[in-house]
Amino acid sequence: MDFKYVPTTCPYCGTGCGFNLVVADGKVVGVQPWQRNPVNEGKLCPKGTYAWEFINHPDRLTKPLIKKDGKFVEATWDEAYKLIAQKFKSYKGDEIQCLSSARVSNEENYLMNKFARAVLKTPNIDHCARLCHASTVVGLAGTFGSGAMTNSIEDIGESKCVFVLGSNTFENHPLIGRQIMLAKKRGGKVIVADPRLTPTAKQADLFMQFHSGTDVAILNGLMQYIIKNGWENKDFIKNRTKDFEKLKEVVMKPDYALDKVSKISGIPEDQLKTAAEWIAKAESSNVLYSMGITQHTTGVDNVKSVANLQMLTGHLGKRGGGVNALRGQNNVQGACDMGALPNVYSGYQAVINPDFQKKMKEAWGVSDIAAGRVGYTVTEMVNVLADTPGKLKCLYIMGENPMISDPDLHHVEKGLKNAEFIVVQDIFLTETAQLADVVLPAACYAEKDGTQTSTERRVQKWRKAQDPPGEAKPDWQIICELAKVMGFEKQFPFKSPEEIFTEVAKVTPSYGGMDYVRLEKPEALHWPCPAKDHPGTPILHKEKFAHPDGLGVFTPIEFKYPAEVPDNEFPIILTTGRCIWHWHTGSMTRRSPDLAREEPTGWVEINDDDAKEWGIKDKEMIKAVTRRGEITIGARVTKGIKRGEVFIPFHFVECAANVLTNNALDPTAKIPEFKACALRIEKIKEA
Ligand SMILES: Nc1nc2c(c(=O)[nH]1)N[C@H]1C(S)=C(S)[C@@H](COP(=O)(O)OP(=O)(O)OC[C@H]3O[C@@H](n4cnc5c(=O)[nH]c(N)nc54)[C@H](O)[C@@H]3O)O[C@H]1N2
Ligand SMILES: Nc1nc2c(c(=O)[nH]1)N[C@H]1C(S)=C(S)[C@@H](COP(=O)(O)OP(=O)(O)OC[C@H]3O[C@@H](n4cnc5c(=O)[nH]c(N)nc54)[C@H](O)[C@@H]3O)O[C@H]1N2
Ligand code: SF4
Ligand SMILES: [Mo]
Repeated sequence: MDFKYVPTTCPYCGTGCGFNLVVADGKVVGVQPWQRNPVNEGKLCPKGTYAWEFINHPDRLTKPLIKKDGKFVEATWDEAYKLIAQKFKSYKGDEIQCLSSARVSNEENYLMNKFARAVLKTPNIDHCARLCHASTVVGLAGTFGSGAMTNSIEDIGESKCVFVLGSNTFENHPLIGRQIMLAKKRGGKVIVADPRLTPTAKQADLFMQFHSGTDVAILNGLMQYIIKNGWENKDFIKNRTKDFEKLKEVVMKPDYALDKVSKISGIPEDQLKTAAEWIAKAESSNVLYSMGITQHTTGVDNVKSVANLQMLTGHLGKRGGGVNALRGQNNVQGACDMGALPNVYSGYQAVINPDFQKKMKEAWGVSDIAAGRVGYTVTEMVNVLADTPGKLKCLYIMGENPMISDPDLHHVEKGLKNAEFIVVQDIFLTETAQLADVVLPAACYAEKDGTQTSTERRVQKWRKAQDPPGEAKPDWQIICELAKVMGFEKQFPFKSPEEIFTEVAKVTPSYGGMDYVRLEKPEALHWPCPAKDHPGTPILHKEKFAHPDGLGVFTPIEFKYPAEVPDNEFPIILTTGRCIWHWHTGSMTRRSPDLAREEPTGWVEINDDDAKEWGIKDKEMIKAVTRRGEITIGARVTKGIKRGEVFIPFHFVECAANVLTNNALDPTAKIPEFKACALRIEKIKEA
């Protein structure tokens, strides 16, 4: 047998671990460690270990499908392209929405951004970052002038105090979790604050359990206590920041005294005191946060509060410090960098800026790029479809599954059914693809070259290990061929991902110094990397922040409750999230036998005292009901969750958490409140 090892980057989380795909007789048959990879040094979590199992699954899409009389019929690529081109041309730009994907490469996201704007003439392009770190991008851009993770992954292991807030790092970024353990081994303290005693929380020196949605109160309380004790970093505040007095006016209010904060959050006062002291007095202290902070109607407020704490204590621009927003999907950082967002072209160049409009028109060789209006976000798209039928008519969805991942699924379904024409490009026939008019079979990560950008802004390579199944094609090739049929061959002449990357580097300043030769080495490059002789930038804001005056901005934030709070009818808080074995909507992990076996279906975590009071036994099937809908799901009774709160993972279509969730949005970031709504549990009556 002919064996080959192909080094590539894991297609799951934003950590960006490297591994080797093992290829036998032209097919991927396993994963083997890549010892010299600097991110994970040969170690992998279960998803990485089994990231080969779905690749040759019999359910892979192998031919284009066209829906006729309600049924999918196999078609040739020519037939599919002709139909799509004819339909796309029949709509005005404003009536079309594109969804790009954090699962595909930078090159493919860049092309989707170009296709939407230059070919379809629509400003409506977005992707799942909206459901994820939209609050980070807005919040950190406001405070630091740049919306990315400030430090590198390796750096976390050097911290003297790691404050994990709203991140279940051990399950969701396991190889970053490894750095937390390294920090601990080297004498650092670990604080975890979470409503649940997660595997991450179990490793903490101090675990603070609190009610979802009370983060701002907690952070303001910590800051008040630090200032009261004179532990703030006065030099840093004076030299590197502005508006400290404004911050003080709010955080010093009696509302944020620790006894009050303790009542709001449910965290004992002495724990808050210990946390404040450890954070302020440590030589270096970082915050690791993720969805617990961002997925709220106050997501931007939460992010800015985290930034306030880190500026107050001066833990920025140095090793072991930072605001480390752990980006979720393998390439969500890259999809944002590449302009798969409604308000910016690649490199965060604003679409409303005439200079950038001109630059892009010239670079792309087109006279119209739907400029001047910011398009719809994913969340606005669903609302427009559902609530004002006829305004949006046509969707082009690449590598997203909103029929499980968006909040309030009944509303999403109503919206998607209002669309006249939907194209879905995926590797499996997902719940969303089933609603499409045309389905295009895409190649997966193992079947194409390309680059992806991890949470630490490291731009790494995917390397092709096998051919795609049947007639499936890489997303970049599909977009180029479609552009050609639409009459834009000149603008999409690309024969390889490398050619696309060359254009990316030309129009995107932070990627300007990168090329495929430089990215070939295992350590790759961190952006910003503006010139060929620039070494890349692992730590941001070392000397100054990215605002024109170089100063970080303190933003006073008042605490607000979530959009929906418990009442008599719905007395329990519902929070949602993930488990280590599964990935989002399960399209890949539920088709990986070694992962699927571990958690074959969903569950609801209920505190054991609550369960006793409500008369619910472990494994009992119950009904979970909110104002949006209801599901039937098995109970998992545990000591590990705060009383009055339950947790449901959102991976499982048969008991989909998002039937229940609230689509109330953060006013600026437009991220939904996945992390807190009000719920009732009903016993199922025996027949
Ligand atoms: N195994 C696995 N790994 C993944 C993913 C996956 O689907 N599966 N998805 C990836 C993606 S895209 C993302 S964005 C990341 C997400 O990574 P995480 O943010 O770590 O994941 P979640 O489970 O959504 O939520 C994190 C924690 O927030 C807590 N929480 C709930 N409510 C609140 C609150 O109000 N405040 C605070 N501070 N915490 C709260 C939850 O109890 C949970 O422990 O994971 C990435 N990694
Ligand atoms: N209740 C609740 N809901 C949530 C969250 C939560 O915490 N709670 N978290 C939210 C977050 S943070 C996120 S990021 C979203 C994720 O939401 P989605 O992005 O919708 O979820 P995925 O299942 O990752 O969908 C990716 C799709 O891409 C396909 N795919 C994989 N590789 C390729 C490829 O190479 N090409 C193409 N064309 N397709 C490919 C997969 O089969 C899959 O269908 O979910 C959000 N929804
Ligand atoms: S930690 Fe993330 S990138 Fe690393 S192997 Fe696990 S899923 Fe893949
Ligand atoms: Mo995410």
